[in-house]
Amino acid sequence: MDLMQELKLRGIVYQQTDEEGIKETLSKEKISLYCGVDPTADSMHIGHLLPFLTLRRFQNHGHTPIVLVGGATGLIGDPSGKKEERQLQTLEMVQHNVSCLRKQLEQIFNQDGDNAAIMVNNYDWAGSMDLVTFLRDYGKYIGVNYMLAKDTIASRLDTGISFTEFTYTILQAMDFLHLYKNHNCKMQIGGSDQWGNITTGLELIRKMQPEGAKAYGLTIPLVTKADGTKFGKTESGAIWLDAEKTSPYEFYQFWINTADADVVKYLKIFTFLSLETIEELAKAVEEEPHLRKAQKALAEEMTRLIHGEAALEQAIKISAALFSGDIKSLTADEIEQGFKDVPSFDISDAEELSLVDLLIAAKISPSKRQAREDIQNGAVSLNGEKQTDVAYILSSSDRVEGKFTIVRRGKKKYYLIRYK
Ligand code: 485
Repeated sequence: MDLMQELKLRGIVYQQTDEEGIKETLSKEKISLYCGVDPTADSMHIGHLLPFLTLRRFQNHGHTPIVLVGGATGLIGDPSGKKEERQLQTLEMVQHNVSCLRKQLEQIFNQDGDNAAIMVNNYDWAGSMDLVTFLRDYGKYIGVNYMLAKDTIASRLDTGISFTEFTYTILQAMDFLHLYKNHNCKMQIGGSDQWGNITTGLELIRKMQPEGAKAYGLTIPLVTKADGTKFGKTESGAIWLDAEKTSPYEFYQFWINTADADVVKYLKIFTFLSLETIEELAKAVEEEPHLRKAQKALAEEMTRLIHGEAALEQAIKISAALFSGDIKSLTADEIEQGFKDVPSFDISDAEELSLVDLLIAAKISPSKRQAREDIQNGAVSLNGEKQTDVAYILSSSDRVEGKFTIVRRGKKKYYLIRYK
């Protein structure tokens, strides 16, 4: 099966500028192609992943990926898909974000061999271009009428758009032309909101390059959820690729919680598992959904890809411990990941505390009477072990690595006690 057929079967293709041309070119040669991202934050989130994973599929087929971080475009702000004008970021902020994103992107691609990933930053060619050059050598080739007809610009004409954001699409077009000339880059890919910017690039190449110059664009559909809610958002916000913002355990849990109605689609678009393997997992969703085999495969593939094998093992370990209630085996670091969202209570290190007082202070039990009852009934456990002594005084042996105690009341209510 050729790459484009596979991408289609996986549901990764939304629009192509020239389907026949792309098919023919890919059947004849190994190409260079690119995808860009703007450094609007110091981490990408899973909403950014799909185009880059698609670029990686091209790399797996022998093509050369060019990964662009927009040190220049990030200073301007893409109006695509935005209802309002963006707030400008400082140069320092953008440069910091560039280096963060670059590290994340390097991990996704193969950095060795003939078709090693090429990492670029458009600040290197656009950052110090003078205004007169911009207007004479680039602006002259892109009609204002042509720009006004773009969805992303037309949709902002009512609410307003600055000249700065209006110009953005020309900057991205200059990138495509630059990469075409310097790296023989023949294709740009991106999410469906990038169609306008990608085609402006093709327009610039068509006008500025000799006749017969060929380049292509491909967009990838927006990831949707069967229940109509937005993909990639949870109650606690976006799912980031940075382990400091979203721990590997949370990341793993996000994918584990995928609905049956979405999981096969996600396996196809996000993982490198073969379509045959995915077919088997689809059968498992039909026949034994309670086992959640497909969700586990998805969560494993994604966590391994972004955080590596060790973090994956840890996420599985934390998940199992939380599921069984057997949390004795967890380290302080694992507890921090696994219990991030449970109510927590800080206690000063010096205090010597009875279990009853702790239950009251941390608002785990509503009254002393209730606290005693809870303990006597065997409803209270410390670090996974039942404690039925109403006179129990906490000691250092109740602390995991001197830092935490996990209290459980009833079957599922967990509380994190932190020693300061
Ligand atoms: O030459 C380029 C310069 C900048 C860009 C691309 C090529 C970035 C692009 N304009 C953009 O804004 N991308 C978004 C971003 O940076 O967050 C998102 C897209 C999404 C997908 C993702 O980047 O909204 O569809 O392409 C990778």
